[in-house]
Amino acid sequence: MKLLLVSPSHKFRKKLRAIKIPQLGLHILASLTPDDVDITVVDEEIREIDFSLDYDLVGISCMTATANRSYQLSGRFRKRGSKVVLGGIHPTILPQEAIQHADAVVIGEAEGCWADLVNDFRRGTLQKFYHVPEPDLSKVPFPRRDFRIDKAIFNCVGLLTTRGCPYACEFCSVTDFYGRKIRHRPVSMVVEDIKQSDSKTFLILDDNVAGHPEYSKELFEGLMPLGIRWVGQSSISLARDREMLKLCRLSGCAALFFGLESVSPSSLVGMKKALKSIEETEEAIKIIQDNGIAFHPSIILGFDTDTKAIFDDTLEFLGRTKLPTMALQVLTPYPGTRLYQRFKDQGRIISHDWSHYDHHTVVFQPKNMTPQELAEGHRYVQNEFYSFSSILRHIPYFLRVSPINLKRSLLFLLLNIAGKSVAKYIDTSLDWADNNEKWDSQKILPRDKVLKGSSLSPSPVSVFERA
Ligand code: B12
Ligand code: SF4
Repeated sequence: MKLLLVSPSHKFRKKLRAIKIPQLGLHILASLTPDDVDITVVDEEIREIDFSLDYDLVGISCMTATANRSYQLSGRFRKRGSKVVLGGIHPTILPQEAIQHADAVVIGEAEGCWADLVNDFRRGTLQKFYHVPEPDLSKVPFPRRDFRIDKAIFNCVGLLTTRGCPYACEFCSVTDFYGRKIRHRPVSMVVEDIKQSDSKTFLILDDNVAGHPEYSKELFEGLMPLGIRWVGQSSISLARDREMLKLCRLSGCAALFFGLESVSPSSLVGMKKALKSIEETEEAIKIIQDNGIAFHPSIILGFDTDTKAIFDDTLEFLGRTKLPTMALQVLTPYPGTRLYQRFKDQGRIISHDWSHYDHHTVVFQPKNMTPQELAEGHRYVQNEFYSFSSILRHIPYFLRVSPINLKRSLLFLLLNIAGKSVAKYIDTSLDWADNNEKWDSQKILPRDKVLKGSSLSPSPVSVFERA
C-alpha cells in the first residue's frame, strides 16, 4: 500500500524556505501508520508533488488558509483513483465542508484513530468521519523523524510537550481544537524523543511553554543536560516567575514568540492576558531580554478598539522597547472562533474565500476604519519596521540580547529579510471582497452539528492498546 502525506503550500510562506521546519503532524501520522505501508511525505513549500506517481491513500493536512489548495489537491488525487483523507484544524472546525472534497475527515487529533482509519481503508470500510477527542499523550509513539528537509539552513525539528489551552481568546481556534485542559507528554518521553531525533535545534510547538509552571520547570530541568538550543512560544507571565525564567534560559532557550496581541491599552483590557498594562508589558520584555532570551512579539492590528492611530502607536512601541524582530498580523476571524460568530452576526465578514484567511489579508469590516485603511496601515507598519534603515537599527538591539553567535545572527537576519518580503505581499487592493454574496452558511455545518447528527464511526479501538 502506498500512502502520501501532504502539507499544502500557502502563498506567503513559499519565500521562507531557508528557515522551514518539518511539519510534525505528518511525522506523527507516519509513526502511527502500520510498518508495511510505503510512506511519502511532501511539504509543498519545499518540494513539488509528483502527480505522475500513484498512491492508494492520500492524507492532506489542512489549515483555513490552505483549505482551497487542499480541496484542489484532493480533487486531483481522487480523479486519479486515490482515496483522500483530510485532517488538521480547518476540517476539524468545518467537517461538513471538508467531506464534500474528501473520502474521509479526521476531526481533531489523529493519535486515537489514524491506525484504525488505515485498517478500515485496507478492508474497504473507510468511514466518513473519525474522531477521538483528547488522546492521552503519554501513550503516543515517537514521531518518525526520518523525513528531513535537505536544504534547510537549520536542522531544526518540531517538538511537542503539551496540548490544550485553558483560555479561550475570542480570535483563537486552539481551545476549540485541543480542549481547555492542558495535557502533557511526560518529560522522560520528551527527552527520549530529543535523543532519538539526532538534532540539537528545536522548535517547541506548544502554545505556551510556561502555561503550567510545575510541568515547565520539570521540563526545563530535563532539557538542561542535553545541550540543545530551542525556540518556542510563551505567555509573558514567564517574566513574573524568576526561577522558571532562569531554568528556561539554562535549558537552551534562545528566543520566545509572545502573543502580545496589541499595544493598545483598551484592547489589552478586553483580552484574557496576564499583563494588562503597557508598562507591565514593557517591564516583562526587559526582564526576559536581560535574561538572554530574544523576545519576538506577535502583534495583531484591527481590534474594535483600534483607530488609525494604532499604526504609529505600534511603531512607536517597537522603537521604544528596542525589539529587533516582530510578527505583525491583521485580525482574522477564523471559522469556529467566537470572533467569527460575532462578525458574522454583525454582517462584518467581507470574504469567505479561505485562502485569504492568512493573517495578512483583511476579510472583515473593521470598526473604526475601512478594510482598505487597515490593509494599508498593516503594510505601512510592516514596511517601516523592516525598512533597510530599521534593519540596521535592529542590529545593536539584537546584539544586546544575543552576544555574537553565528546561528543566532543568521536567524535574526533571516527573520528581518522574511519580514521585509512579507510587506511586499500584503495586498491592499480589496479585489477579494465578496461581501457574503457567494456564501451560503446553511450548507456548511460546524463541528457541533456534525457530531450531533453523527455519522461518525463508533469510538475506534485505541491505538494506545498497541503502544
Ligand atoms: C507551530 C505553528 C506554526 C509554525 C509551523 C512550523 C512547522 N513547520 O511546524 C509556523 C510559525 C510556520 C506557522 C505558520 C502559520 N500558522 Co501556525 N501554528 C502553529 C501551532 C502553534 C502549532 C502547530 C503544530 O505543529 N502543532 C503540532 C502538531 C503535531 O499538531 P497538528 O499540526 O495540529 O496535527 C495534529 C492534528 O491536527 C491532526 N492532523 C493534522 N494534519 C493532519 C492530516 C491528516 C491527513 C490527518 C488524518 C490528521 C491531521 O493530527 C495531528 C496529530 O494529532 C498552531 C496552534 C496549535 N496549537 O495547533 C498554529 C496554527 C495552526 N497556525 C495558524 C496560522 C493562522 C498560521 C499562519 C497562517 C500564520 C501566518 N500568517 O503566518 C501560518 C501559515 C503556515 C502555512 N502552512 O501556510 C492557526 C490556524 C488557524 C486556522 N483556522 O487555520 C493556528 C491554529 C494558530 C491559532 N492561534 O489560531 N504556524
Ligand atoms: S491565543 Fe494563546 S492564550 Fe489565547 S486561546 Fe489561543 S493559545 Fe490560548
